[in-house]
Amino acid sequence: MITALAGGVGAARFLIGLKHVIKDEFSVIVNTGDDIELYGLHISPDLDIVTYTLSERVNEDKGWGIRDDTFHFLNALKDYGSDTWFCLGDKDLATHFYRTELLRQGFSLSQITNEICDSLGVKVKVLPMTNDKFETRIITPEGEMHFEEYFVKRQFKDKVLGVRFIGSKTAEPAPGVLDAILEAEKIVVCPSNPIVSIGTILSVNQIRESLNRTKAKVVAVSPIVAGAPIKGPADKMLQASGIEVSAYGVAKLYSDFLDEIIIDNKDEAEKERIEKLGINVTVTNTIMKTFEDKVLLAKAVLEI
Ligand code: FO1
Repeated sequence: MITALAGGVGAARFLIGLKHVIKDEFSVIVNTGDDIELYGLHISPDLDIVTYTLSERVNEDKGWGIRDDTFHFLNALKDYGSDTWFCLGDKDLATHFYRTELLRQGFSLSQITNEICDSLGVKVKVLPMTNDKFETRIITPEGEMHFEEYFVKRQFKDKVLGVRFIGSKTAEPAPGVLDAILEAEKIVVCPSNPIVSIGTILSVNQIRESLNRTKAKVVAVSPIVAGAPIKGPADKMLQASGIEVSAYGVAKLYSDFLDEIIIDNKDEAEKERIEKLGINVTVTNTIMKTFEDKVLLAKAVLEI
């Protein structure tokens, strides 16, 4: 069995390729640090991006939300003068409404994710990293704010002074998470933000330790190509954490548990430096523009 560690859009693109090659025979541990409560609803952006993508409902242009969704609710709310900075489509809202209602009835996020996956026909095992309250906060010169406020509302324009995980001291891995790491044959760290997607997952009690303990081969796909993230603010966050913005920087950050890293052709010159960390390197195209790119990248990971 393969287990993937995933954030949002970049990871989901990779998972399309993986699903094409090995069908539903894998588990995905998903970041919940971006979860946010808005309009009284519990929104789990990365869980939804992964389930919408695996069920072929995702709005492919954006990488999040549901294809051909409408925005009547949001527009009506805007008419009341509400600040509608987080774009929630009508069909997408049904997911948040359903999740929130079941949370109120006492079901866990894992149980609800299972229900949502069953309803959407997703047979891949999708596991939230934790069922406990967890929030990623970004520290900027304008103050500290929720990750989504930094990322969506303020379009990641602020300088990043630091990242804080509320809940990392107490959050326990959700049921099935540690088993998915310890019993896997191979673990894939998806090309997601190493600080606020993968770093968030690693900060949950026992997860990093289990990655060190597992007999599975741990393979990462570098989300940094030619010294910059493919999308998003990973460079600002790596810099704020004192980490070099390069495939080498990512390899070093994961070096306690990583066996192999896949880096892009453009970073071939980094190979030797990374190998000195005791990590094997595969050099290939990691930029997933077409369906074929996604499948070839998944095959490269599986061949290791
Ligand atoms: N990303 C945006 O850039 N703008 C949005 O308005 C937005 C809304 C949104 C609604 C539901 C959802 O599940 C995801 C949404 N995202 C939006 C994506 C998302 O918040 C980020 O890509 C992730 O949190 C980072 O992984």
